[in-house]
Amino acid sequence: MSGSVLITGGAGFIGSHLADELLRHGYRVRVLDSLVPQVHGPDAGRPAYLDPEVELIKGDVRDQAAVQKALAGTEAVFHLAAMVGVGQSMYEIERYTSVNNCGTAVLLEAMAQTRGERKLIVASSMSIYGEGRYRDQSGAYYDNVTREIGQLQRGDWEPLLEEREPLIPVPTPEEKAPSLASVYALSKYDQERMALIVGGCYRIPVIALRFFNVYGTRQALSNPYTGVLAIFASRLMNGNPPRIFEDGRQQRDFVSVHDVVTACRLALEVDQQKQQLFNIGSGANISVLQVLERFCQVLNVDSIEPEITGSYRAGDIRHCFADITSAREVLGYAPRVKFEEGLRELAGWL
Ligand code: UD2
Repeated sequence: MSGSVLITGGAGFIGSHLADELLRHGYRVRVLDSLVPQVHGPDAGRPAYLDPEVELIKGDVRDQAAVQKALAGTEAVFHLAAMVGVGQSMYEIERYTSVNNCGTAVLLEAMAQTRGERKLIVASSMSIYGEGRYRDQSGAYYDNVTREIGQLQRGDWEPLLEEREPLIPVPTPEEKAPSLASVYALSKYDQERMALIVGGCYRIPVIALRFFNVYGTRQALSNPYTGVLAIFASRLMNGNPPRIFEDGRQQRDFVSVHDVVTACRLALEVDQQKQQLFNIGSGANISVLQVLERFCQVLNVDSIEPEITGSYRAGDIRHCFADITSAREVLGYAPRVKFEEGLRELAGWL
């Protein structure tokens, strides 16, 4: 297909890059976005970075009328509209559940009521896994270290960490059972399940993409609940020391937004397969300390010492990175942006 595509949340960080990617490939793009002040500032209008070719409807994904209007004439939907802060989700419980769960419910109901087959691609999250997969020296896998993490969050993490070091983080595949550690993770899981259940009933082809730690230009720098790189960037630019939670040795999978939006387009274009869940990451792990070190190198900052807090953020996991075998095999996904390259692009944009 090369028709008209709706992106909910398309004025945001990932959505606007996705709009660019789809326009480059000949699609017409409509965006439904509420332009939340937290991301876009107070009384925000159309963001300058949003391509003029994009048709923007300002509206909330929980507003039935807005959603129906946005769906009219489209052939596929990317559902990206969501609240995205893990820590924030632990105290804004009602808001996260309302936007993420009810927003998805309103969208699905509208899609089920409208005629014509439309594919739905849902932005999901690695947070569903909770703690990633580990193996021990003998090669046995451990998918269930979450109880330990629960204890770590109560503050006595150092001795437990020592005990756990013989366990080595390995790539986490889609088959790993969910282990939800935050309201955000729960809402993302609900979004996936709801889309797959309703999609199955109404013959809506659904693909859920579990994004890992996405970084790149346009990630809101003023939003304290955004990704760690954007937070580091704004602190470094203001001459403040970056704050590192835990000991900084926790590992994540940082994937460039350019690779992520390519994966989104591939999911749109792939013939629907049985498999409907895909990890989208870089497939590599890196510690938060290493991330900061490399970012400082790229920014030529050597005078600011980070503040290592030693404390856990509520809802956080210790390690997780992606097994991207399925996305490679089924979608033809291959991450292309090297971390240093992505960091340089980000630095140039700041
Ligand atoms: C969460 C979600 C992820 C994605 C992302 C959106 C989990 C496990 N993952 O990723 O799916 O939705 O949020 O933003 O729920 N950190 C610091 N200092 C800071 C900020 C963060 O050390 O100032 C640490 C933080 O403790 C964590 C790592 O950096 O260990 C990454 O944090 P993040 O907020 O960028 O993303 P993360 O992994 O919670």
